[in-house]
Formats: sequence, C-alpha cells, structure tokens
Amino acid sequence: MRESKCSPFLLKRGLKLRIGIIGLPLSGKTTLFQGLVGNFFKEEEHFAEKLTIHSGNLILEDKRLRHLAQVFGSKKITFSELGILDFCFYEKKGKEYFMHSFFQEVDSFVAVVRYFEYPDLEPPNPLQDIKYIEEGLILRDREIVQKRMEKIEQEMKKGRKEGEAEYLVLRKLHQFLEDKKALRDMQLPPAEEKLFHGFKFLSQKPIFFVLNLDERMGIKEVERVKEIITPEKNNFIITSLRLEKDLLEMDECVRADFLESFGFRDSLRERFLSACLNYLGLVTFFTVKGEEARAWLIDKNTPALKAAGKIHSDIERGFIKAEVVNYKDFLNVGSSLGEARKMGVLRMEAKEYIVQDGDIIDFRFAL
Ligand SMILES: Nc1nc2c(ncn2[C@@H]2O[C@H](COP(=O)(O)OP(=O)(O)O)[C@@H](O)[C@H]2O)c(=O)[nH]1
Ligand SMILES: [Mg+2]
Repeated sequence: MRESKCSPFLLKRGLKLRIGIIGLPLSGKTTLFQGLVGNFFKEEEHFAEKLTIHSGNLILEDKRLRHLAQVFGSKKITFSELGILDFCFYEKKGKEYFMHSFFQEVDSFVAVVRYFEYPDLEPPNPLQDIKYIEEGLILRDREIVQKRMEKIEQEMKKGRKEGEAEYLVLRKLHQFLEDKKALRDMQLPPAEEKLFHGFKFLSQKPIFFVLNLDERMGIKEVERVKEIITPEKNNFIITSLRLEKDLLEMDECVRADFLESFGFRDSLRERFLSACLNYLGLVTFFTVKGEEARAWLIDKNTPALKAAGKIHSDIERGFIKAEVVNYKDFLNVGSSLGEARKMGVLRMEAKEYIVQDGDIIDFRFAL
C-alpha cells in the first residue's frame, strides 16, 4: 500500500515532479504562479501573457537544510525543486473550448478557486466552481474511455480477443465516471490499474485546491469557508492571493500583522508547500557530503535502498547501510555526525528502513 499520490515519478533519478495550476478564468492562477515562483510580472505583462502557458521552478526552500549547511560549513546548498505550470483551464479554439494537452503531462493539479468579487463576473460560488473543475476532468476521461472501448469493440467484432481484459476494466472506469466520480477515488487491484496506466487520466491525478479569498475578508470568513469546503480531505489551503502579493512589498513586521488578521502564521509559499507536499505524500531527506548540503524529495514509505537510488544508481547497487539521524534529534546534539554518533542518535539502518521526513542520511556503499 502506497501513501504517496504521485509515485512512481519521484523515484526516478533526475525527474522533477510537475504541478499544473488549473481553475476558471480570472480565479487567480497566474497570481498564484507568480507568488510561488517569486516573480511577479507587471500587471500589463500579466494580461498580455494571459493565453500562454507559464512554466517555472518552485524551489523548496527548507530552513532545516539552511541550518545544516551552516553547521557543516557546506559551501553549496541544493534545495529540491518542483516544476510548476500555469495554464488556462479551457482555451478557446474558434468557438470551442478545449482542455490543453499539457494537462496530461503533469503529476498533480493545483486548482485555484475564486472567492472574491470581480467586475462583470458572477458573484463567487466556490463550491460550484470546484464541482465544475472536477467534472471537467471527469468528462474528458470519460470521452477517452468511451473512444477506447469503441475501438476494442470493433476489434472484438473482427474476432480479436486480445483487448478483452482491458475492455472489462474500462467498463468499470466508465461506470465510475458516469457517476461523476474521479478515478483517483477508485480502488482497483494493481494488475487492473496497469492496464490503463498509459492513458494518463486527468481525474486520476491528485488535486489540491487554493481557495482565493477577497483580501477584505478576515479570520471569521476563513473559519466559515473551512467548514463548507470538504474538510475531511485536507487537500486545500485558504488564502488571498492579492493580499499575499501586496505583502511581498511590505515590511516584515507589518506583514506578520496582516497575515495574523487571517489567522495565518506563515507565508503563502510556506503554507502552500507544507500542505501540498503533505497531501501528495512526499517527504524530504538530507545529505551533507563534501561541499554540498542537499535536500531530496521522495515518496512517503520509500525504503532506504530506493532513496539511495534517487541519488545515484551506483549507491543503490552497492548499498551496504545507511547512517541516519533525524533532523529533530540532530538539533539536540548539535554540531556534527560524530557527535550524534557519540550520543547514540545516529543509527545504522538496513535497506528496508523507511526513510522519514527530516532524516539526514549518509549512505555507505561499495562499488
Ligand atoms: N480582489 C482580488 N483580486 C484578485 C485576487 N487574486 C487575483 N485577483 C485579481 O484577479 C485578476 C485575475 O487574476 P489572474 O491571476 O490573472 O487569474 P487567472 O486568469 O486565473 O490567471 C487579476 O486582476 C488579479 O489581480 C484576490 O485575492 N483578490
Ligand atoms: Mg492567467
């Protein structure tokens, strides 16, 4: 059983997890993109760019790694990164709207939902918009399943039976989608899942919501909204992107006061990253080697052997053991791995050990 929602992408070396920002027009997608990559365009550029896709890197700055680099005197700090893309949810092509094919290529979606008044737009209705976004993904998957089923039916009529197993699974998917349910909520045995893996279904991808509140609303409204938006799923954050944008231009102390009026302690990036990575089932481990302190993003429940392979296949192949101390324990002993060893918090772990968030690992291997 996997807790991560995005693997197996992360286990492959050099591959970056890609997040696609989706949502209805004028919900704040580009504002979120800018807030996350830390590069706000001027308003006029912003609108001129409206129909293009923005792509950028989201650097996962981690205070723990900064601290480790300081303690170990590392000259270089390498944070992990996510790829982030901002697309129009539907693009207009002639009179038709269509969903961009790039949608298939991301590992996860972040959907921005408007909860502020905008001139000439209907009053905000976040629950309706969430439903609309989900149904858009479901509908698109249903069309693909249907086309594929028709193709197999034709083959079967000609007496070719190879597609039969796939057909049976597709029929289940079709029924699920007909009921307007997302494929990510469907439980199927891995052997059946394998049969349709290549389709890159959109409703199978994890989705995280950013509810974009009016900057004049306060903490009471945030509490109210928390209640109406599926709280059991824990797959959303509430923010006001306009406010977050303005905050970047303010003094540190004024910023803290403003954030507090919404009941937030951390910045958008911090809140977004911690909630989103947690939802996606991702954890970070650290290595400090030579001149470099580095963070690695992996799926929860990854054994040490596979985590080693994330760094280099040679380390996985020649794996002997992992010396591990968690950042929290390291904080208590403080200054070096030698010290940690002396204090008994540095452990030897075998290849089956499940790497935990915040582990500092020194892999021992033989070539
Ligand atoms: N009042 C208000 N306006 C916002 C907020 N977030 C974004 N906007 C404005 O809404 C408009 C559309 O935002 P944009 O990010 O371009 O939306 P997109 O079409 O989803 O990419 C811009 O004028 C933004 O300044 C917000 O939190 N409050
Ligand atoms: Mg935009």
